Amino acid sequence: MIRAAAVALAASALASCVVLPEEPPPPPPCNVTVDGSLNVSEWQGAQRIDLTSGAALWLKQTPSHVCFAVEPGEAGPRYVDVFIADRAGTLHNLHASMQVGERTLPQRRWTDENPETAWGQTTGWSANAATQLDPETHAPSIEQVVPFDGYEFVIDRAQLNPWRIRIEVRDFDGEARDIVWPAQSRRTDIATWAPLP
Ligand SMILES: [Ca+2]
Repeated sequence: MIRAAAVALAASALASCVVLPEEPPPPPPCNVTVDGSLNVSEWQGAQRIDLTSGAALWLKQTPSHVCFAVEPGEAGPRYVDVFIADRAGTLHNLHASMQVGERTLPQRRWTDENPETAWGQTTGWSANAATQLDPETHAPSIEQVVPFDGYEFVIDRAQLNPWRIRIEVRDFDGEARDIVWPAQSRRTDIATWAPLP
């Protein structure tokens, strides 16, 4: 009797250890993994927009997300400022360089420095940085291990609700001209930014 109980106990312990086959994880938004590696499988269905200086923009939209990749290509090392006007009329600056960060802009009189960027903060969006951050100091440290092709952005429409967008691809040294999309758009005139459906 004791032995039977022991066997039953062992059997139930075994049963609790059985690992059920896991459901495959759902594909990421736009099927894009935000890692700075622009894989053909991620971006093959995207709209390719040629920018100046040999840079390119890859754009993909779904009902729930706006996704794009900025590929500096021949333009060389660059960082990216994305300006978004949301449907409530608020201006957002999403930034990706050695770090990512965001800020909300007033309607007028903002500059690159003012208001300040909240580093590491990404509300309703994600993007990769050009480097990995040191896990302890959170400072840029080692070069990205994966091949770095450019910057991948994924924006959640439910949180950010983008209405118009302008992208600036900028020289780290501040020497080369900004590459902008739309090419004729002006920073200070939202009406010239690209509308998003
Ligand atoms: Ca990727």
